Amino acid sequence: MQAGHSPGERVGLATHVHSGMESSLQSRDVAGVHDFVLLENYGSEDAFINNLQKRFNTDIIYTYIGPVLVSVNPYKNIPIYTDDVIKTYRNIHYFEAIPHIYAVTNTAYQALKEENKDQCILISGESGAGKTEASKKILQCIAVTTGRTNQVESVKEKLLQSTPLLEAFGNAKTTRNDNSSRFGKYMDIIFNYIGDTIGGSLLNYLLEKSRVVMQAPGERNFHIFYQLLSSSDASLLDSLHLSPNTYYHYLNTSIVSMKDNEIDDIGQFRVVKRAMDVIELSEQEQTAIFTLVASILHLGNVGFSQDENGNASINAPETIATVAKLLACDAAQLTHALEKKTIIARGDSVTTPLNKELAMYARDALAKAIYDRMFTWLVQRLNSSLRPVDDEFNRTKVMGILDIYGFEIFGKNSFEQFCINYCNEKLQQLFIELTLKSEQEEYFREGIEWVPVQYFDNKVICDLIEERHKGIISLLDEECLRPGDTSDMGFLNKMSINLVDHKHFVSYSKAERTMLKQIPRDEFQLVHYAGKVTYSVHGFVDKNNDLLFRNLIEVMASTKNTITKAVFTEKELESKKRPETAASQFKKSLNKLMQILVTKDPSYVRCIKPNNEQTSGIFDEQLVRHQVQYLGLMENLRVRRAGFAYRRTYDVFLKRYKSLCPGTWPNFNGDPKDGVALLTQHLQYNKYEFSMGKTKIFIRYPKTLFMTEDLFQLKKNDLATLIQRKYKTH
Ligand code: AOV
Ligand code: MG
Repeated sequence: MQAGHSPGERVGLATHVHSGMESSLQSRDVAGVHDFVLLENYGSEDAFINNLQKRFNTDIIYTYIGPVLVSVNPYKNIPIYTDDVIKTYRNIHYFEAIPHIYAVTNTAYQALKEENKDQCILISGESGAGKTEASKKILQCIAVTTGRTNQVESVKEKLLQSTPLLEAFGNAKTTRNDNSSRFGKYMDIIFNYIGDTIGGSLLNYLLEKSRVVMQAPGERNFHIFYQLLSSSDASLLDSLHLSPNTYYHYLNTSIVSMKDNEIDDIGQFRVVKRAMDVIELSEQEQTAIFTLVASILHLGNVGFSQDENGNASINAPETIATVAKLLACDAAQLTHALEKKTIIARGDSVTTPLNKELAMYARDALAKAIYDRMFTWLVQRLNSSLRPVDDEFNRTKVMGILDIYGFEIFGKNSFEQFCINYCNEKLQQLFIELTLKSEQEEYFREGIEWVPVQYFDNKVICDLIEERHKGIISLLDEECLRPGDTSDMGFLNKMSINLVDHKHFVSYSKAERTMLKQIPRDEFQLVHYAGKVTYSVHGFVDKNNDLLFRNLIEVMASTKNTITKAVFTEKELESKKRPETAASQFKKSLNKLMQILVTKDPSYVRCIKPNNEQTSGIFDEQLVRHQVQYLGLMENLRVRRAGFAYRRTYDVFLKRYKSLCPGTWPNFNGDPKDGVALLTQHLQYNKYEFSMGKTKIFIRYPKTLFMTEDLFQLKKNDLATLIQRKYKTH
């Protein structure tokens, strides 16, 4: 039964989908199998990769492992994302047409409506694998699928426009991806009881703000800087005192000399402006945003010199004057705050001059803080624009979409990569928990015969990073909060001592002792689920402390800019408590996110990057194999293949299908399990097709369920005899 059944072959409907791809639907040799479960040699990694490659070569980028969607980035536009395709997927079952992100979206949406349960779609994969693109397709699919009243249309438009807006401020070109997400994003689409979109809500996670002041070779700052400078709106640029010919230190260039042919900054700026209008950002708010972007560029051009006493002084007063003018604050006060630092010690305020290095540090910290807080402000502003009207909150359901920054390894990896990769560990852990682990545990609980499938559980790495008292974040905090001179090397020493025996941690001393590949003295290596990453320890303490001198906060609070005056307040200076460190905040927010996600029914999209060249037509087998391995796709397939696709508690199953058997119709008064036994007998279920657990019936393949469901539908229409003939061969 297994080998002969293909998800696509059941209904004629399937061939309507992807009209341009019918040939691949018909010829299974070229297009491989649509669901890895159907692979004859399902235990073979080679067969798995081969199937992916065959499909990739014929522009079929999606394949299922049961309900999990595997997607390979084609790096070119393929014509499968039209509204017509969405409509075709709207009313058919998951398995009835060739795999698609729209099928996943639609299934989740139907479940939300019919089972009244919150959904979430979790997209994972390394940097450049196609997560953000996938999240856009999901939004597009929902927008096309849901109602058309004016109010719903307006919400949908806002949801769609939130993406280019946040991408302009939160994405940047890296060596791995020209449009790399440098923040994590979780978005809830909010639906009313009839399944119409009535709002949205966003959570943002740790923006890589160090990029504002420095970028690695070949990388760029956040898109918005280039977009603004490329704007053809001369009066806007004039009012911000910007010019494309000026050299900007924070961009490492002037705009005229850095044109990136791959990226359409001019066009994108128009898109961003339009998005701002749709989101209903007022003229004043838009000006406030661009003023801050410009102020940051000017601030970056403020240099310092140092006198014989080691005291810094600003050597470009006119630039400071421009910043002060733009922000509407006092230039002298701003200068003072950049050259000196005030500390409150036992109630007294003590002001000391900064040296050149510290002054530059203060300047950069200010630029980063302005940008980071502006970004969060923007997210909040989007949230207020997307908030449903109060009385609609009753009986709402949500569909969450998680699009984070993917796992990444650069030539030099720092605190930011550490956080990003930690975030990916957490997401992988959730996948393991919800698919591999819970699935197998359920079989045991239900007493279903089962040979366990072994898999690598990355909990050990999550613990290494986040465990209380002895995890890396705790050790980092310990160093940061220690009185006296704290240092990156102090942190590294702490790790080397405390984590010496951990299998996933390697430092210089351990590498030397155990004859592992050498690691420089100022680096440490983590063996992540997705590969080994060596991190430079420099900057960990500073970035974790995330300190902003109080005079700078005071100046920002005194500005007249709508945003800075809202996001820097005198109140934060009053707090006696030390602010939480960056890593601890991140850990807390990720754990909160995990709690949000486990309350929802998850769907998974596992994205694969076919090559490192960011180009179409190349399927780098080694690279893909590595991803298949660390994503745990083979294990996922084994569990799926050996397992049961569908399960329902006996009472729910009986209630729905009792009309199909004289012994259970109209009512069955005994134990629902006995009723279901009668029903399966009557429907002549093959004994290999299902298993009776303690509280649930488990059905191996969707076809069995389709048959039952069709019988039920036809029974309702009094056409049962017809369908029985149709399935007689089964
Ligand atoms: P990511 O989100 O997974 O990386 P993206 O979604 O930004 O990766 O994809 C990277 C690039 O690949 C996009 O800009 C497109 O050019 C191309 N691409 C991805 N998916 C498709 C698709 N379905 N069809 C055509 N082209 C595609 V990162 O955010 O770096 O982790 O932090
Ligand atoms: Mg992305």
